[in-house]
Amino acid sequence: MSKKQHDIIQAEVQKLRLREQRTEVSCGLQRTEPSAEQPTSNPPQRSSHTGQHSLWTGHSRWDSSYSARSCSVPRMQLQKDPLVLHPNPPEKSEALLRKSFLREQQLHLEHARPTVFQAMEPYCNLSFSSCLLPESVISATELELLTQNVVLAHQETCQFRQENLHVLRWETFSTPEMQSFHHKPMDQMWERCVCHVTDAIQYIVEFAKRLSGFMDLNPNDQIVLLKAGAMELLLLRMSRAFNCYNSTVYFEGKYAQLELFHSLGCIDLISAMFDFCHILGVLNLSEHEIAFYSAMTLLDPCRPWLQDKQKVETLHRKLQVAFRHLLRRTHREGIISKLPHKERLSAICQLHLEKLNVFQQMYPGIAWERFPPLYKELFISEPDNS
Ligand code: HC3
Repeated sequence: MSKKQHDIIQAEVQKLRLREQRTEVSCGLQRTEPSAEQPTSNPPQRSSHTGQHSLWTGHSRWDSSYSARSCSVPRMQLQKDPLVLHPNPPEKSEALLRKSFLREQQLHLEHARPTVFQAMEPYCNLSFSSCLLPESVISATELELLTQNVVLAHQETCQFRQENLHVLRWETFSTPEMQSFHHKPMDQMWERCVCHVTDAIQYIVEFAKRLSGFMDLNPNDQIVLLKAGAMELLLLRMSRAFNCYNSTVYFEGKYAQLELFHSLGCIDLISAMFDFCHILGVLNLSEHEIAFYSAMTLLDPCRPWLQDKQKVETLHRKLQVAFRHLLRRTHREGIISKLPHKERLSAICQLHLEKLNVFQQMYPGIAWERFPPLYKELFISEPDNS
């Protein structure tokens, strides 16, 4: 690597670090692990007095410790999962990022091709816009840094390592075990699943926070994107934990068939989730691809109520170029046209909200009293006490 290249990289890494430090200081944020034992950073909350979201202040409903404490599902089931991955501390990950980035950069710069900035074909999925991307969208160095950032953010917050899930993928529930799930009262089964879902969403929030640019967005837009994207990202992550050869999903230590969730009383929703995972499962997405797919889904500039749509659009475009570049390098461009349309994802999320509504009508008060704060913050509006 020439001295000039080395200096450029140094400057970029330094810039990235400074930007992260600035964000942490301005938000009063110290990034920590999404473990239930130790609170993560103090994420956004909506003040019940003002109806405004106050970002990362005090103990909020987005705080993982707050959320886990309020969950009455036995902690054993939530926390002692042998597969749960505890991410690297940020300092370590930054060192790793730098090391692997420098190694990659060395390899990459030698073979750099101008194709990154060539025109992009229109994509039908993933909101790839058909516009030409000007070279000014992202420099080669920034592109590499962004790729490393997205991949690391995913790796560190993916909750379960792919190789560990793979080992367990034929471990399914026995008939008596299935029956015991069938006999569970609906409200208890909901509470149990909701707690697992919330736990998984805490990792998704952590993923968002580690994505470069996310913490630079204004608090309103961070909340808008997480509210709109959390369930969608959960579905993408669910596909990693899905065995499409026997249509089972990882749940409480084993792989569960669709029927296991019968007592939830919303098998059409679960079935739609399973179908979605099947479509993705067949594509055999790599961890890098899932990381980019997740980042692009989260940073979707088309979400309603964004205040600074332009800023999200810029981030999204950079991700688009970096993803495209990755696919080109790995000869996987063919997957783009096969990815499910984003309407499919939003339809499942809409169905989830409808089923939640039905549940709330059947069991008034239960969701509000027993579901974790983070889940309520994302999916339930506050009861009107007036
Ligand atoms: C099985 C599960 C969906 C998949 C969830 C996964 C495997 C997703 C990937 C995360 O990294 C880990 C994870 C945790 C929880 C898993 C969910 C628990 C329950 C849910 C069922 C499909 C039921 C969902 C029901 C409802 C109404 C809450 O949406």
